[in-house]
Amino acid sequence: MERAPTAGEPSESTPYVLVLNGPNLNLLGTREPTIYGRETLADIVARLEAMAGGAKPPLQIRHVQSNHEGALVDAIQELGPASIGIIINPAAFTHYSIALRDALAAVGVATIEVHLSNIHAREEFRHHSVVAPVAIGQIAGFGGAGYLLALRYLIERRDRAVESRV
Ligand code: DHK
Repeated sequence: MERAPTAGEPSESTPYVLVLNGPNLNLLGTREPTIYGRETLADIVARLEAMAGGAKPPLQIRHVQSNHEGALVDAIQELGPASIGIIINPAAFTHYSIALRDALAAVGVATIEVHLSNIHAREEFRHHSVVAPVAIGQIAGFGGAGYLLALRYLIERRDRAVESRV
């Protein structure tokens, strides 16, 4: 039987940020390290969890990495609506996935697009993002720190929303 969470521990009802990572990002750490760095995806998620857990009140991170477009669309549909925001690195899907863009537009949740590399300083086909118009903003070129910047923004946004209600 599952143990009930004790005080301060994240539970099913703890608000969460949905973090989505697209194709080949499971290979971070060994994949073209001069472009994508040596940090693994597990390292990045651990840093996000530490920041989310330290927020007051704490947040949870729900993380989905998939190499399959449909699996990411499913995750957006299933976990997006109840989240306080979405941080997404669509990887190669950034440049052509209308399906991901439409899913993000459909759920209408605050979304931040993150890229490890500066896509604007790379090959021309990486300059265009079909996701950017449905995101609040885009962070590119700061490696794993980009995800933390995105989370920091979502935490501040959550806090502002709470303050404006009191
Ligand atoms: C990651 C990828 O896999 C590429 O397809 C994108 C992005 C850039 C990144 O920088 O995180 O073009």
